[in-house]
Amino acid sequence: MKILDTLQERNRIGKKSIAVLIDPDKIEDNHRLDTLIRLAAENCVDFFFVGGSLVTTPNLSEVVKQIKENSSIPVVLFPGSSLQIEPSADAILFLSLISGRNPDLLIGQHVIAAPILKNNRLEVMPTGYLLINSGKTTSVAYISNTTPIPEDKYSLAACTAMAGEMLGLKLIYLDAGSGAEREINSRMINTVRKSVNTPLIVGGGINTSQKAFAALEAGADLIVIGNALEKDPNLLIEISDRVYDWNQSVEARK
Ligand code: 1GP
Repeated sequence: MKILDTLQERNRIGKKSIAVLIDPDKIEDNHRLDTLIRLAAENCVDFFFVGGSLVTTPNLSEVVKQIKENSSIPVVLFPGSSLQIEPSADAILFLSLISGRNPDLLIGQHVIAAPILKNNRLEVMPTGYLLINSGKTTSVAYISNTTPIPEDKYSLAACTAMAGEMLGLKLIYLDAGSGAEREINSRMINTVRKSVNTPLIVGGGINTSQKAFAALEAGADLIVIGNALEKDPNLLIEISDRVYDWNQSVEARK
């Protein structure tokens, strides 16, 4: 089953998913990556997202290889640019940064990437990517040269997501940016949730199981956790327990 189909099906029945984000630039040593891969496999993590706003190290393919050799968890590229295409991954978030007005990230990078993607087997997942303000400027806001949507402009985010869905984008990703001071608030998640039918990905600044649960309760289908695990990989156990319980209760209601 394709990853997009899986996400759509889970969205339909109300099941939640977790993705662990690995930024190749932040991998200090292979041992740390191994620990994270093992923890993710033991805790039923659904996906690895791999990428970053600025990947300066040439080890993207090494990271994907290491994940593939040590787990069966699908690897989804979360690229900061068309340079971050690694054909050995399973899928790619084909991101259109619809909260911004930078044409390069709305269509430019996509034109460069399209012929490359056409000729490999990566599953291409068209994704409306919305940056939401979260306090201080994040790397992704700076590098993308876009202004994030203010965190209290709920209808602005909702209309942006709606337009993305009408343009045919299959996923909506609300991101506060990696290491965000403030995670995306529940009202923002809930307002966007109600405005579109696509699976909703939420990430940025989720560094406690309470924040993870709040995002899921507000309507996120998939939560993305990166930075916090670099500091405390065991947080994953707590979060995945809560997601497991949630999914069990969905099963029980069937
Ligand atoms: C960032 O949504 C991701 O693009 C994850 O953010 O690293 O803060 O968990 P964190």
